[in-house]
Amino acid sequence: MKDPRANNSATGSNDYDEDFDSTDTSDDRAFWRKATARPGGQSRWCMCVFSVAAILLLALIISISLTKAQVDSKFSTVEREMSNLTRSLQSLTSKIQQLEKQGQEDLQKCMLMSVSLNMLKVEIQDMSTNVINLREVAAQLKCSFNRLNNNTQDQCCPLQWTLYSSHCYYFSDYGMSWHQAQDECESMKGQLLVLNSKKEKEFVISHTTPHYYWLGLTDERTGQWEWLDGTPYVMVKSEWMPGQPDNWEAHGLGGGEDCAHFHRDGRYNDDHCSRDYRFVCKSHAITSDQ
Ligand code: MBG
Ligand code: CA
Repeated sequence: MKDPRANNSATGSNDYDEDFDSTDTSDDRAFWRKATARPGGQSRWCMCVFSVAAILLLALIISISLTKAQVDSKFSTVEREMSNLTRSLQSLTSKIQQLEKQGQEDLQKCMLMSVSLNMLKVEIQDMSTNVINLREVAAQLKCSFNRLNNNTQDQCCPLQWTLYSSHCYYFSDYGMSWHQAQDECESMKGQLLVLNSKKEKEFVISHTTPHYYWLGLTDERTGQWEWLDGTPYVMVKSEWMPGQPDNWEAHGLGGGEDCAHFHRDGRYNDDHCSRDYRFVCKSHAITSDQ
C-alpha cells in the first residue's frame, strides 16, 4: 500500500494541506483570495491618504512659514520706518522748540528795541523843540543886538526865515503833503501862507519860482476856496493856470483836488493834498521888545 505521507513529502505539502485542499470548493477559494487581498489594498489606500495628508500638511507648514517670513520682514520694515519716523519727529520737535525759543528771544529783543525807539523818539521830539526854542532865542538876540547897534531894522525873523513887511516867510527846500506842511509850519510858530496883498504875492513868487509850493488855500472844508485863517478866497481866474481849478479826479489817489499850490510861474493849480510839495510858512516878525 502506498503511504500517503511519502507522497506528501514528495510534493512538498503536508497531510493537512492535502486534506484541506481535497475538501476545497472553487467558491471557497474566491472567498479566501478576497479575504487575503482586502488587508493589502486597505493599507495602500491608507498610505495614500496619509501621504496626501502629509504633503498637504507639509505644504501648509511651508506656506505658513513663508507667510510668517513675509509678515516678519514687513513687520521689521515697518518697525524700521517707525523708528526712522520717531527719530525725524524727535528732531523736528527739538527744532520747533529751538525756533520757539529763538522766536521768544527775538520777540523780547523787538520789544526792547521798540521801547528804545520810543525813548529815542521822545528825545528827538524834545531836541527838536529845543532847537526851535534856541532858534527863536537866537533870532531875538540878533534883533536886540541890531537895535543896540542902532541898526534901523528892529524886526527880526528866525534863522532861515525871510523878513518882509513885518512878517517872516519860510520857504522849505523839502516836500511834504499839504496837511504835514501845515503841521510843520505850526511847529515853527507859523502857518501855511495866507496872502493879503498883491505886493506880498509878488515877493513870495520871487522866492518860489520855478518850484511847486503849497500855500494855505483850500476848498477841502466847505467845497469853496478859502484861506487857512477862514477868509473866503475871491476867485480871480487869471491867478490860476489855464483850466484850473478843475478838481481833477483821474489821478487815482481818491477824491478830487482840494489844495492849492504855486505852479512853476507862480499861478495856482489845485492838486491832491497828499502830494509832496515844498511849502511856504508865514509868521509875525519878532520885535526886540518881545
Ligand atoms: C495837471 C494838473 C492837475 C490836473 C491835471 C488835469 C497838467 O496839469 O497839475 O492838477 O488839473 O492837469 O489834466
Ligand atoms: Ca488841478
